[in-house]
Amino acid sequence: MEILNALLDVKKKKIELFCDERLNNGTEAYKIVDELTGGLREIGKGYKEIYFDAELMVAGWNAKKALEIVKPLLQKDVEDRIGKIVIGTVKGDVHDIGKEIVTIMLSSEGFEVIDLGTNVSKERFADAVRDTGADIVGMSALLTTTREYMAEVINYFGAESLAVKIMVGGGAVTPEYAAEIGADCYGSDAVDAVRKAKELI
Ligand code: B12
Repeated sequence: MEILNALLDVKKKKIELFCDERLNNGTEAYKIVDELTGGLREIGKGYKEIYFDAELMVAGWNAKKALEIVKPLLQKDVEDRIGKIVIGTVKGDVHDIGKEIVTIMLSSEGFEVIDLGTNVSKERFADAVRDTGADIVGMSALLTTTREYMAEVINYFGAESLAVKIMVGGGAVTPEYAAEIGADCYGSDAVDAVRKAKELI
């Protein structure tokens, strides 16, 4: 089954069949995640021409369902945690599929991840850092309008004298933008996020 076919199924049935089909023919879970990512980006490219808000919603729902299915296969038991990361999608933004993929990878590579969800304010990020003693804060943004909030969070941390490393990512963020707002690093995908987080620790 084609990934787009599964992602765009309004009856929300094909995505499970898609995952079963892939797993039964020996496809590794991370490859299924790659396919999902590719499919979502494809839908994004056609947004407002071929696909509209309804398709985005259906695709988002189906992608989350697929992640639920493959998540247990991607998780590894890790004995010693190598660092603590607070992660969230910034205020105004509800996109969370990429953040979830990053969260799964970070925790299976040994990080303790405290996921604050979506629409996270600077105060919530700061409280979570204080409560958990996190080493790193990871912020995700998919909208060009919400990525600006990352700069607000960084400034707020400065004003509150919170010493924590900042890692940013998400479709709306570029390495240049990360440098401009003073983030400690930028991660282009989940594998890059793990590599950069290890460097920061
Ligand atoms: C699915 C989807 C939705 C779903 C989201 C469901 C969900 N639960 O997440 C819904 C329907 C809710 C939605 C809503 C909207 N969306 Co939308 N959406 C998408 C779509 C098609 C896929 C997003 C996705 O999951 N991508 C796949 C994931 C795996 O990729 P990713 O998030 O980039 O994550 C990877 C990396 O970036 C990185 N990463 C991500 N986070 C982090 C964090 C850290 C710390 C690090 C290191 C790395 C990292 O690792 C991830 C894994 O590789 C994109 C198109 C696209 N190109 O992405 C549009 C897109 C993001 N949406 C868009 C728009 C405009 C909207 C709406 C404004 C539409 C509307 N009219 O209401 C609303 C905004 C709602 C809001 N306030 O947030 C635009 C944004 C344009 C822009 N640049 O500002 C896009 C690009 C579509 C387009 N081509 O125009 N959307």
